[in-house]
Parts: sequence; structure tokens; C-alpha cells
Amino acid sequence: MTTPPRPGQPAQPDRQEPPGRLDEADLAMLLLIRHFEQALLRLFADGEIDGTTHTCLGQEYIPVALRPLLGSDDYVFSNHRGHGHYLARFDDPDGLLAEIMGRRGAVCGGFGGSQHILRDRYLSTGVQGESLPVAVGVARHLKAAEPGRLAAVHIGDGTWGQGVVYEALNIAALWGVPLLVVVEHNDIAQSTPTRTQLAGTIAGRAAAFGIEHHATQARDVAGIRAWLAPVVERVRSAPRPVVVEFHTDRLGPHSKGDDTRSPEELDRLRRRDWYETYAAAYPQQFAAADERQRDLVAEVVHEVSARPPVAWEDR
Ligand SMILES: Cc1ncc(C[n+]2csc(CCOP(=O)(O)OP(=O)(O)O)c2C)c(N)n1
Repeated sequence: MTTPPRPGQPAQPDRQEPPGRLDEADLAMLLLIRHFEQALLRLFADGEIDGTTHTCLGQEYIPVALRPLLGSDDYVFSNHRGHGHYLARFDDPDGLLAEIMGRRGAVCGGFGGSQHILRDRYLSTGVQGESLPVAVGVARHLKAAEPGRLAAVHIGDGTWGQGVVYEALNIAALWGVPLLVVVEHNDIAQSTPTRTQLAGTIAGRAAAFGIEHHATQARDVAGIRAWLAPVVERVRSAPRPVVVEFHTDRLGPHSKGDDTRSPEELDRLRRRDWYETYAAAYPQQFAAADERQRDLVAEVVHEVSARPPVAWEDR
């Protein structure tokens, strides 16, 4: 039921294709997010951070692919698994880590932590589905006041169990608002496999509202970008809502250590990790960039950990 490509639109990239060679900036961003997330899990395991966090290990390529397609005047609404979304938009690992650790220089004064960040036109929330109606309202405003700009909202497959998603899609379609719904479909919601709780398909649910839907298995940043560029352009120019569904893998635990999947299942997913695929395709470029970003994140962790806690008067 996925909407067929239009004439002139690049074909949907295939997961089987070898990845295209990335430019240094894209590779650096992918690896920054990967090492940032791994460092966070270590900090939690070592008892250096309280509370909780949800890493986007395995899903990093989605915000990196979208990065040049979204401008600073577009709104991005993120969810509980949002570190990659934030880093791809702002390239600010220090501010994010300080926020999560409650240290000076925190992007939201340490109030928001991992899941609740507000910066310029970027807002994340840990409440599933909460951002979608807000994004529809913002998209309605953009349509009237800032034509050509859009609101992008990231949600997981499990979030399609929230009724508010359908109220929001209904109004988005009715009002014809510039809304890009980015679905990161990793087949699991915390511990619930999606196949046990989602009847039909996300494509079918979008179709029920007459909303254009596209899906891809690809992890190749350049291929995804070329494929999505005209889709995103249509969201802006029509304007109208579009749902883009990425079939992806959550490689880490739901939050810090609560993975209910079997070691065999995790092995299967790790074998198709973009990190492994890219390392095998471009070993020299990868090794140098990987070491650089690993060191950069280690330096950020070292420097931010040494900062004093956020003080009340800094907030
Ligand atoms: C309204 C609401 N209900 C329950 C939760 C607890 N919760 C946090 S994440 C999550 C699973 C979300 O699954 P999905 O949307 O597929 O995203 P993923 O975690 O796979 O990225 C749940 C149940 C919540 N944050 N908000």
C-alpha cells in the first residue's frame, strides 16, 4: 500500500546495495552518535549518571540522512530516543552530555535530561505520541506564516498504539499541513514485538487518511537522501503530510540494560549494522574516522565529567 514513486523520483534504495562512500562530515556524524551512545551506556553502568536513557544504536543513519534535507527554520520534534536527532541537528555533544549529566553548560540547564530538550526549533519529549499533535499545530502555523517550512516528527512503531496519533493524522490530512512523519520502525517497543500488537501496517494506516507513505529498508545515507529529497520537497510545496517509514534495528537495550531479545536475535541484527557494513566496504576511511570520533567522545566525556554540577542560578 506504500505510495508508488512518482515519475522522476529516484527509486527506493535497497538494503542489499553496498553503501555509497560517505563524505567525511557524514561519516564523522554517524560515528559521533555511535560513540556518544556507547559512552553513555558505560557512564550509566559505572554509576556516573542517574535516571534513564534510551540510545539510538543502530538507527544513527536516519537523522544523518535527513540532516541536509531539513533547514534550521524547520521544526524537529524528537522522542525518547532522541540523542541522534539532536546531535545531527546541532553537532553539540558537550551540551547534550552536560544536560544528561546535569553539569554546567547543559543545553537546557539540566532540567530536561536525556528526553526533554528544547533548543531553537527542536523539541523532544519522552511521552509517546505527545509530539505529533503539537507538530501538526506548528505545521499549521508554518503553512500560514512561513510557507515552505515544515515540521518533522520522529516516532517509533510502538507509538502507533497511541490514539492521539490518529487524531493528529486526521487533522494533518484535512488541513493539508507540511508535516513529515519519520517512523523509526525497529520491530519492538520496549519489550513488546510489534508483530504482536500492530494489526495491518503503518502504510495501511496512513492510507486510511489519504496520506502519502513511503518505506525503505536502506541504511545507505546517500541513497536515502537522494530518494527522500523530492518527497520532502513535496511536503513543503504542496503542502501536505507524508509518512516515511524506516525499517531499522535497535541494537542496544530499550534503555540501559533491559533487553529481552535472545543473543541469537541480537547477533542477527548486528550482522547488518551499518557500522559493520561500512567498515567492511571502506576499511581505511572508516578506521581513521572511527578512531577520531572515539577519541573526540572520550575527550568530551572527560571534560564534561569534570565540570561542576548545574547550579540553580544557571537555569
Ligand atoms: C504515553 C507513554 N506510554 C508509555 C511510555 C513508556 N515507554 C517509553 S518508550 C516505550 C516504547 C516505545 O516504542 P516505540 O514507539 O516503538 O519506540 P522505540 O522505543 O522502539 O524507539 C514505552 C512503552 C511512555 N514513555 N509514554
